[in-house]
Amino acid sequence: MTPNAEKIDVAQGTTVTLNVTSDQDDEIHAHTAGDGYELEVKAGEPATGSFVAADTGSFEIESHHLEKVIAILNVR
Ligand SMILES: [Cu+2]
Repeated sequence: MTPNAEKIDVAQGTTVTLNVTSDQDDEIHAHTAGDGYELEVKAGEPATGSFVAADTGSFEIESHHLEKVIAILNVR
């Protein structure tokens, strides 16, 4: 998995875009405030989605299928 728990700094209000390819069906979840943002990924098909980093703090973006943290978004 790449990246693997990489820390990424972004300014509050930034639009964050996820470009994901996977060899298995997955659900990518940005654990931002509230329900966060979820991106459905089909095996072998590139998936793209974006959300606004509206709140400051540290948020995990994880793969629900692998149960691993892909990136940690530090919004300030
Ligand atoms: Cu999650």
